[in-house]
Amino acid sequence: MIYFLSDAHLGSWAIERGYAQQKKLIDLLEEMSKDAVSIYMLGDMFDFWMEYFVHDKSKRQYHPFCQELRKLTKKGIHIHIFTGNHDLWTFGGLQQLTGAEIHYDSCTISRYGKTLFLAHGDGLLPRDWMTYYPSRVRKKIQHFMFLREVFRNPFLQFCFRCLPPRWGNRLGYSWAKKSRLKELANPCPYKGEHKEELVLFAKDQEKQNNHRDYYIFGHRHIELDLQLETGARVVILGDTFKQWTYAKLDHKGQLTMHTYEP
Ligand SMILES: [Mn+2]
Repeated sequence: MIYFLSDAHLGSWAIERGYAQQKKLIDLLEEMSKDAVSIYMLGDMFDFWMEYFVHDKSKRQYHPFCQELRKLTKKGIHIHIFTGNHDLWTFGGLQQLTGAEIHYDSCTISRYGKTLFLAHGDGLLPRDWMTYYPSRVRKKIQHFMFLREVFRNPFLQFCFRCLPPRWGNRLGYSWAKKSRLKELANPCPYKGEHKEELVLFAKDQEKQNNHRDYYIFGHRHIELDLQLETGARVVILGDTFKQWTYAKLDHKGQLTMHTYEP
């Protein structure tokens, strides 16, 4: 079996009982490990992950999770971590800590006779995205894309890594908390297949003859399983802090969605 999960946002200042959440996530991984060949985590497993040039003792809070991943890797399970838009600032440390393979970008894999496009999902748009949205929404998307560039700028990343972890973390976690509270106050449900960026992106890929059987994304914190005309399926995973949803690919190539209820 191959498992897919995303968006735990561990360490979030907006999630109460963070320790219990981490414990539940570990239990879920334990459950998966019974028959897992690989486990893919499609981004934002941490609400804020930054690797500074000096030791950051706040990372200790993630030790149970990281140790679990190390244990599973030692068992021979392939653990894959995609960076999201909250935890892209890993420069080798997370790999060392967990033994997981880190993916900084989307990728296409073939398993059990199916092709799968995997990505966190932030910043993915169809080529002609401008034509789908009114100018107010276009501006919002452009603002997000600008910030995305800023966050990925190597020079600015270097500067941030020079900060004392206490300062950097205060900035990072409070920014992330703000966005989480904004989402809670103003949830953004599924926009429908003519507006949802990730669905439009997948449709555009199909149009370009880049056919895949499954497109699997995180990022949106909504659960979606949509079949396109080409037969491709677009799956958005939900999250692992509130909805506890994940996907499973069995050896026949069937992809199914599940909710974790311990
Ligand atoms: Mn995200």
